Order: sequence, then C-alpha cells, then structure tokens
Amino acid sequence: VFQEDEYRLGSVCNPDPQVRRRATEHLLECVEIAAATGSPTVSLWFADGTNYPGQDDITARQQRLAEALSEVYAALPEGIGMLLEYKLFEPGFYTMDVPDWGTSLVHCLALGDKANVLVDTGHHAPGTNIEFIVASLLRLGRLGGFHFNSRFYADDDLLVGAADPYQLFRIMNEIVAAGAHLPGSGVAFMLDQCHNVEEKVPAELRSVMNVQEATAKALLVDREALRSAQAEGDVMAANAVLVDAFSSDVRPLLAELRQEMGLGPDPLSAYASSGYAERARAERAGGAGQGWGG
Ligand SMILES: [Mn+2]
Repeated sequence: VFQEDEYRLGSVCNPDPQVRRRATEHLLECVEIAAATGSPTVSLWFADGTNYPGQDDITARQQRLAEALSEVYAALPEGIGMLLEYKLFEPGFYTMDVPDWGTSLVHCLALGDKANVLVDTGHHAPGTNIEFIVASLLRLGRLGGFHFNSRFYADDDLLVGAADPYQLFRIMNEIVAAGAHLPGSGVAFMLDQCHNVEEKVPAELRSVMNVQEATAKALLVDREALRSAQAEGDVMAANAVLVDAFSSDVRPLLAELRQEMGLGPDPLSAYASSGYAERARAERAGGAGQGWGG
C-alpha cells in the first residue's frame, strides 16, 4: 500500500475516503491470500505519514488507521494473526502514522490479542534501547515478531548482526530469558534486509548464522549467577555474566551441532560447494534481476 501514485498522501490514513477504501480492500485481499496459502500471519507496515506540520490532522489520521485496522482484524480467520510494524521516519519526515512501539501497541490493544507488535530493528532512532522494547512487549505478551537487519545510520537493511553484534545478543538475551526462542512462543523471527552489493543467498545464510550465534550466546548466560548478582546489587558481577556469555566463541559448538544434524559444519562453504548458485543461474536465464548481478 505504498507504491501506487494514489497513495502519495497515505493509504489507510489518506484524507480521501476512496483511497482509504482501496487500501483497505487490498489488505482484505491479503487476508484472503494468507488463508489460501496457509500463512499464520498478516504483517502490516504503512508508509503513511506527513512531511509538513499542518499537512493533515494527526488525530484524524489515527482515527482512520484505527478504523481500517479494525475492519481488517474482523476479517481475520481463525489461526491468522496480525502484526503491526512501526517506523520512526521515512517516507514521512514530519509524522509517521505508526512511528513507534507505543503507537503500534495502542492499536493492537484496541484490536484484540490476535494483533501484536512487530519490531524491525532498523526502525528506531539511533541509540534506542531495543532490548528494553523487546522485554516490555514480552512481559505484556504482545511481541509479535521481528524484522531482523542492522544499520549504521537509519533503515539501512544490512545483514543482521553486522553493525552491532552485541545489540543482537542483548535482544536475544531477552528472548531467551523469556523462553520466547522456543517453538510455540508465537514470536515470528524474520529477516527484512536488502542485499545490494553482496550475493543474496550467502547473505541470508550469514544472517541466519549471526542470529544462531547470538542465540547460542544468550543460551550460555548463567541465569542463576545473574539472578544472584542482581539480588545482591553486584553491578560488576551481573554485567560480567552477560559479557562472558557474549565473549564466548560458540562457532565450534554450532559446527558440531550442524554435523550432528547431518549438515555441513560451515553453511557458507557447504552452499558454495553445492553448486546450487550455478545451477539456479543456468535454469533461471532471462528476466530482469533486482539489484546488481541479478
Ligand atoms: Mn520491516
């Protein structure tokens, strides 16, 4: 709901009721497609926002958003949930209609327990404590999922864990502490990245490996030692528990685990020697590739 010309002033928050109708109909069609394809999730991100003070009424736009979301929510069949993603800025440079986790949460709470907040790690102001947001949403049972990526400046959509592996570890530490890494937790772990100069499949592999490493390190956190250091007010010891886990090299352990599972110990070299890329390139000749190198 952001590529067509008519969404220039927004989709479900557009001042024109006809444009809002079209956007809502599109979302309803997405719900049908989710049902037809067996997807458990309809994930929503809106490019809606404004560039200038006075351009549109902030409150009226929130009301339009609430109305559209509630119509889409009502159409969700059993077993399909809704995720509402937020983003601080871009394309709106004055307001975004869902700029932060608070706004997303307010709408989700009004809709019902099938609507939950989606955290895209690149959609915050620099310096934002993302693990705090994750912990708060987990406590409320409203963390719907992640769009993992990393950033140096804004919404860079680089490989997750590339810019700040310690941040990824801190996020996964909250996930593991809450048991949300386990199957059935309901948290959807997704990558939302844009591979422009790097090969796409190896980039995805590296991203998954980075998340695996951060998760393994989070699993190494000595929870008992952490709790007792916290209870005693031993700041240095408590911090050391986390730092020790983060500083551990979990790569040999993960290689061993992959071998136990009958996989190559190094996913990147296994992929390179599989010949898959060459085969796919030969089979998929023609068409227009996205980005450099197709
Ligand atoms: Mn995203």
